Amino acid sequence: MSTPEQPPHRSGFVALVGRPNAGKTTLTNALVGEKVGIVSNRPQTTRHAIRGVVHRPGGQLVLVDTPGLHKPKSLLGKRLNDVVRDTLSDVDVIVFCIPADQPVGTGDAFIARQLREVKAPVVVVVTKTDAASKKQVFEQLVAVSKLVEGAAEVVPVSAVSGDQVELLEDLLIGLLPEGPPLYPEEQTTDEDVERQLAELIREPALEKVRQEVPHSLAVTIEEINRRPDPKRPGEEFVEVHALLHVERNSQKPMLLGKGGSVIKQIGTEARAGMETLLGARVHLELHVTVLGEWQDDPKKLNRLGY
Ligand SMILES: Nc1nc2c(ncn2[C@@H]2O[C@H](COP(=O)(O)OP(=O)(O)OP(=O)(O)O)[C@@H](O)[C@H]2O)c(=O)[nH]1
Ligand SMILES: [Mg+2]
Repeated sequence: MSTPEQPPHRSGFVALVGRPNAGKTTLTNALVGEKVGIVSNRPQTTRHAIRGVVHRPGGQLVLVDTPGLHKPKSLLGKRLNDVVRDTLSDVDVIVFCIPADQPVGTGDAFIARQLREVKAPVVVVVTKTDAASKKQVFEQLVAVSKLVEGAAEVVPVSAVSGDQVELLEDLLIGLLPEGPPLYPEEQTTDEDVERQLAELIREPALEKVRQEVPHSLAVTIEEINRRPDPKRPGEEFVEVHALLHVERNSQKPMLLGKGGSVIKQIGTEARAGMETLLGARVHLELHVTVLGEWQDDPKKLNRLGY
């Protein structure tokens, strides 16, 4: 495959790990150039391993965005950490994300210890550099270099401004083994549509509720009906029925809002995302329901897909 003029094609898997809210999914989306995972300022936004594919002339990066590693307080939390550990054992490179605008903490030290057991090279990325001063970024680079001994590279990046994103891509491709592309050119993720739709509802909902409600919220798609769009010949019209599960009766009004104002806003934002994703007009029906203490119930977790 390689010629003297052309370097060999490289491909492989790169896991993004870090504590909750470190900016892993935002960085994944920036690298892929498309929204493959949802983002919020609430911890534990990501609840499964999400693959995003970066296609470059010299190589293909298959990113695996993972849930934030944290001290688990529920069975859900334990399962999320297990997702991360399973991913770590199976990738070519690890990207350890640490935000520039927060001090290095015990959570980061805990992750650094776990990474010592892993064979794959570790690239430390100092994220959110746009949100910190130059001095802060510099001090963070020093701190993370001390924290992760033997790191393959330490790179400051801003997924929001795009600063150093391309450089990171080149650097990651350089660390991958030689090999042919693993995904076809047009594919950027292998997320199924149903899960993407559910996540597009959870994303605006997370930002609109407070305290423990983000943790208590899960979304399932109960029905998807596709039919010809009566208003646009040749196009599809998609009807989506979804359930928003909370853990307690008292959480229901927080999600509904006064006169249903909050759930209405969630629906409007989710529908816009769905129409972009599906390229079709969407009618969205949302219902809020109570699934008692599901975070600690194995059967309920399975039903919700966790
Ligand atoms: N200013 C700035 N904010 C960022 C950047 N990257 C992420 N954020 C913000 O940080 C918050 C968390 O981002 P996420 O990408 O959801 O973080 P995560 O590490 O995937 O979080 P979990 O899935 O909960 O583990 C969001 O409010 C993002 O908008 C960045 O480069 N600059
Ligand atoms: Mg995430």
